[in-house]
Amino acid sequence: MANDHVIVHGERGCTGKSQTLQPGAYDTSALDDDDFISSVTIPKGWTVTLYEDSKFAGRSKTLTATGDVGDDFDNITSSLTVSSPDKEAIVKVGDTHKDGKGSTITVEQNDVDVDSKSLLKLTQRFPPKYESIMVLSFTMTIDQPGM
Ligand SMILES: [Ca+2]
Repeated sequence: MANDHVIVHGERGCTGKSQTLQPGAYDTSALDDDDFISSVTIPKGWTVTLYEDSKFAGRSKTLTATGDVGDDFDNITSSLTVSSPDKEAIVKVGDTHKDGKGSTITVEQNDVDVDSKSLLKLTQRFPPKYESIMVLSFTMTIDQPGM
């Protein structure tokens, strides 16, 4: 089974009309058809979240294994998201400045050249929280003096 993309299918049992999807968010206009998905082929470790309505609204269902979407979600998906384990590493670091002690957080990307989509975002100034999305691989060192 291919392990670098998700396939959505129009019939149960991973048959019928199909569409191949890379990691990302797909609103109704990005899908071949509205309300056509009945089963999904999902590589190990990947996650697919289906939404009943467009713009990622309405009821949602998260799938992590290949199979039918189930009676409750058959032929109603109008938008969805696809995430792969190695392209979505979310790192949240908080409370690193307790008691005013300084801390050092170092995030290093292992392969900067092929990792143009990486983003390290400061989501909260104090205590500092960082959110890292779309990182292929990295090493992180947290140095907290006094601990
Ligand atoms: Ca729908």
